[in-house]
Amino acid sequence: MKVDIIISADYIEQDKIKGKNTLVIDMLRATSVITTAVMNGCRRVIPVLTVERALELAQLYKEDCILGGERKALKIQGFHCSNSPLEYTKELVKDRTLIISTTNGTRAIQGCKGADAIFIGCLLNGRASAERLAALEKDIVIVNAGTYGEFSMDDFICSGYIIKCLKDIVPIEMTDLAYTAYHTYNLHSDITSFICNGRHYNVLKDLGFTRDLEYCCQKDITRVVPYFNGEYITIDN
Ligand code: 3SL
Ligand code: MG
Repeated sequence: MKVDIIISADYIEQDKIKGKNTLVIDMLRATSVITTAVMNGCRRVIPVLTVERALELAQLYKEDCILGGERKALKIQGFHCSNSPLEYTKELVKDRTLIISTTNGTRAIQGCKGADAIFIGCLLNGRASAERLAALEKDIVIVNAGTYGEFSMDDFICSGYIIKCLKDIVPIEMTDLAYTAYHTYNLHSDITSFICNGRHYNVLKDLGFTRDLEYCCQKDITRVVPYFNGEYITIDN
């Protein structure tokens, strides 16, 4: 089983994901939000690229829907929720539809259409994601959302943790990028102490999202691995 990494949404190429299973990672914060919402009983999550499309879909789903996401890390005007995973409680999301638009995460998810399967990963479900992918016995591409098209150390080290979990289960062949992520994680298993040097971590910290950062840096709080079927994200069966 081969494991590769794509370093940001801008680097997704059909040739690289075709015939592969993908795992999209935007640990700060989109895939942590989606995983939390699905873990808390959200029926479906629809990832969209634009605010206009989100508002259009909201007309269809009416009171069943929650509009969430961010621009420049802040809540979008007229939306119900921001991109803070802590907002997506059981009380709010149970049996509802979340329509979400974020800068990097939803773009990476949509960009993976064309892959054989698209799973949603983060630290919160890291080990469960590895187990799900290992069971499918197919080559894997871990797609990092990155930040504004660029490499982001948070997504990269999160990939390293998931590769470590994969390696505990099955023999894998790693590309240079995958090996570097794996090795980086082994040197910095306390993820916060590594990513606190990163740009996006500090943007969120300066905006006061300290509790989000603490939450997103927890490993393995859930076994839920959300799955994107090309239309919406739901719990994987
Ligand atoms: O770009 C994204 O998808 C977001 O997760 C970025 S933020 O952490 O909400 O700023
Ligand atoms: Mg991010």
